[in-house]
Amino acid sequence: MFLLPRKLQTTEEADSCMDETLTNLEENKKNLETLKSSADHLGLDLFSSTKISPGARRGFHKSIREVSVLLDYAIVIGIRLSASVLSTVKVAPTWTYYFHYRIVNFALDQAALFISGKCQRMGYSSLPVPASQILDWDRLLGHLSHRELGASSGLGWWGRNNLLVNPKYGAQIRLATVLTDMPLPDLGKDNEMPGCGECRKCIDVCPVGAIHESPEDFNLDKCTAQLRRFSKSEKLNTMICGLCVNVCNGKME
Ligand code: B12
Ligand code: SF4
Ligand code: SF4
Repeated sequence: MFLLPRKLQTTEEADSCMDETLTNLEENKKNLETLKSSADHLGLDLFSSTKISPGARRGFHKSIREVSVLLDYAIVIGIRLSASVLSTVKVAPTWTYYFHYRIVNFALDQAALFISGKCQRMGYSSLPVPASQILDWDRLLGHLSHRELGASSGLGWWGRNNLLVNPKYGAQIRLATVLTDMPLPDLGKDNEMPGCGECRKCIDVCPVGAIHESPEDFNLDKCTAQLRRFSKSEKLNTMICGLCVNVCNGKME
């Protein structure tokens, strides 16, 4: 449905505005397709875009608020994790998972850099946002929420495990974002997501009972404390876990 400005009085004016809106939509889709095909060789499994809502923008870290004020669109990209690597995470994160986690972050950051460069070459501004950098260690916050922007790009839903769950890959994905002023389609709007349904696998596997029926009841403090314990006990010096990721594979039986 298109909302027309009040000042349009005549049918002709309304029709021409509608045509213009359709042309814009087509151009936005074309922009995304151009970026997507130029990024073909980067090994991305997910590629989508959204118009940034005021709510999502309010969550941006102060260090990028000013630079991103005119960047109205987000490209959200994702790489599927190796199911074999994840299967090594049975009771605690492993070194194999740790290395995989690092290299996937690196690949996402490279891809975001490439896509951002392409936007610039096409005459637009762009900001590649790191896949996994913590800026505020007291509140454990990054630059922005890839999960929230991923959900509004239509890549998945907010799962019981507090992760972005994709209909095909479950939560076995990692994400990054590029902010830009290149007009892009808002792909989350009309995307119906199945949601977790009757699945509760992550609730059973979490060692500290941080996951509950509703994602709003997720207990971040319990999860964080466990990740700190794993970081020491497994000598990884990194706050990872992977148990609720391993079971969330997109098959909700
Ligand atoms: C700091 C951090 C952590 C902290 C906790 C931070 C936190 N506040 O949740 C710690 C170290 C504990 C942590 C743990 C883990 N993390 Co972490 N983490 C981050 C990081 C770097 C920043 C997160 C942040 O700033 N959050 C700010 C808060 C305000 O936003 P939010 O929590 O995402 O969402 C809020 C709102 O957006 C709102 N909301 C509105 N709409 C939606 C829609 C969805 C889908 C969701 C989830 C929320 C949501 O609800 C939330 C509460 O206010 C991100 C990377 C990034 N920049 O996004 C990775 C990230 C979130 N982590 C990730 C992962 C996988 C993990 C772990 C599994 C560890 C591991 N790799 O083994 C666990 C899982 C914990 C869990 N079940 O939530 C992935 C998630 C991928 C996915 N499929 O969703 C991310 C996106 C990294 C990446 N590049 O892929 N993480
Ligand atoms: S990351 Fe580990 S501790 Fe945190 S919710 Fe998932 S299973 Fe529980
Ligand atoms: S494991 Fe099942 S319940 Fe948990 S987040 Fe994934 S789909 Fe939802």
